[in-house]
Amino acid sequence: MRIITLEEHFSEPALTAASAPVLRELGPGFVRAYSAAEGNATSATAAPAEQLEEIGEARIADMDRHGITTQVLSGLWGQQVPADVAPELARRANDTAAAAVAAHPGRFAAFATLGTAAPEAAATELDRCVSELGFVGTLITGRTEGEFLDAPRFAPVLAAAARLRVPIYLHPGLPPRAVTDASYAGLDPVVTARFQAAAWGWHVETATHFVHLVLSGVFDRHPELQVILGHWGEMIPFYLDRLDDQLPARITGLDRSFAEYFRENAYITPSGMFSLPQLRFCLETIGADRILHSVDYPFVGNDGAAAFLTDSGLSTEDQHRIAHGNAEKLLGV
Ligand code: GRE
Ligand code: ZN
Repeated sequence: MRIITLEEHFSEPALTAASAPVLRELGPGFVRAYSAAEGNATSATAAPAEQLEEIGEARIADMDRHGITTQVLSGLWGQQVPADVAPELARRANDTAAAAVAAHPGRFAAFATLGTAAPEAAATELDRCVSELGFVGTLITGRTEGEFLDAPRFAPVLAAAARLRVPIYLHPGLPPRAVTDASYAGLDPVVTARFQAAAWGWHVETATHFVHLVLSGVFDRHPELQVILGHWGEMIPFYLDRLDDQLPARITGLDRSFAEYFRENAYITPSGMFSLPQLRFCLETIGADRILHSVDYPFVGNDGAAAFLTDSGLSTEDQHRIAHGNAEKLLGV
């Protein structure tokens, strides 16, 4: 069975370095809390820089060992790069990804890294990546300078994604510092850093980001725009009835109900959370046509991805939809 995974990261060292001051300001212990070098590694949360930077034979050998056919590559933290260097560094990250895709056709595809602090340049770069380099969308790591993607300054980026008919993978990012200080601070520094990030805080952030896009009318302006959410939809499937109940069209003034936006404008992936109860719940609430596969490599290992589907008890048709069919349709890979 062909397996396409959609949240598979690489790092362009210059861009990673340029984002570090913003990440440190948002999360004082964030970089250290996930550092393998400082002994803070856990299975799902630390990846050595070498694994992030390697997008060639070694990565493909690991994919081969674990039955992964195609990784959609994405860089992290484009949103946290300052505007003056963002366009140049995003371009460099995308050229790196494009070279890996060209060197290994069929094994890699790519989501564009965008320096959204410079929105016009980011929209132009998305166009270049899709039209010239064959990229299949973009991956966005949370807020840019405190703002969600529906802020007016990012309208060109949303318009470009809609016009090019490519999805936006809405990946977690750190909450604003005021939120962390109010909600997550005051514990052991490593505990605080993880509480505000991959344990909880950035999933709340990502859910809020998507709900904000809906409520601000993004999908009324761009009815075809598709957003991909990791971590089984960042808790939203579990709250779908509640959101629908509390935010009916009568209150929001939107064209559709919240659940309609979720079922018509969102796809979800596991991000390496290989939990059968969550898969079954999402199948019942969202349906097999809107579930895609993802590992979150190298933060999670490739080893569990294939067996998760083949041991799931799902029909062969549903396994194929989730493993590759839905991604082939959505991304054209
Ligand atoms: C991720 O991309 O999902 C990630 C990080 C850093 C730490 C943990 C994690 O980027 O899951
Ligand atoms: Zn990730």
